Amino acid sequence: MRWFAYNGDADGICSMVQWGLVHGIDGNTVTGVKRDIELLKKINPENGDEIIVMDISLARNHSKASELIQSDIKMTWFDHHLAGEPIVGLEAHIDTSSDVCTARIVESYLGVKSDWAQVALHGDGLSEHSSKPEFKELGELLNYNGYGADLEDLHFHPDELMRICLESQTPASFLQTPTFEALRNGFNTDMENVDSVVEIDGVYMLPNEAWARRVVGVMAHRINSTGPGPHVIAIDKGDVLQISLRGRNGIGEICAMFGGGGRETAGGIDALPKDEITALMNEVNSRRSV
Ligand SMILES: [Mn+2]
Repeated sequence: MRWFAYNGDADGICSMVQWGLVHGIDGNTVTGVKRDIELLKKINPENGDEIIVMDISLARNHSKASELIQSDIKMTWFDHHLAGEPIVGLEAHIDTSSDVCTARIVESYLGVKSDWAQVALHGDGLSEHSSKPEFKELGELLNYNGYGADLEDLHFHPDELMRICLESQTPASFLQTPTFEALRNGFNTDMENVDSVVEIDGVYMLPNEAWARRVVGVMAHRINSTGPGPHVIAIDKGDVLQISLRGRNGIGEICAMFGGGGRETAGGIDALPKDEITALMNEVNSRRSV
């Protein structure tokens, strides 16, 4: 039995679609909202099973991955987030360069050029590295769909969305589906709310409502394109803040200092106690470009 564990965002979905177009996706698929990255915990492989992981940080799944490798499960890992220590026996295709996403890594592994990799670049906020600006909206919308506190917040279950993309075969034909139309309408409605959000003391503060939980990622990418940052977007969850951080470099490291994680240019902290926001902002401000 083959298992796929993939992030429920644009990059995870586009990685899976590329794999599916070449090899099919027979087996079990495990995914979730974008924030749900401890997906290995949802896999219970038997002897002889194989696991393919896409767009999930190895660092955040390190002990479970080591455990699986030690019990002789074959595992192949495609990702661009911080990886932590290498695991002997794990087939890792991990590149943390700031101009690649997982779908680009999968594209070169498969050796088949794909517009889905271009969609994923847009989804991950890496539009400047894409040669296909016509897929920017699609990338943003697939990415947007993955954001939410839980699956209830989302317009489509990421696995359902992935299968519709796979059925469409190309991004160009997915653009003609009612699914795309529904994503676009949902997004536009949510974005109307964003216009009322202002930056206060260096932080864009959002209320803890479904629309905000859905748009936070796209909003972060858009703010990030306005300047070098780092940019801080927070959802106010009462005692804690859910932080999204974007910038040019060192972002994953800053988040890791506060119990979060990420990659060079994008990261997050799930639950930052409010009394730690000053310490976080000190870190952020010390790295702001003048
Ligand atoms: Mn990614």
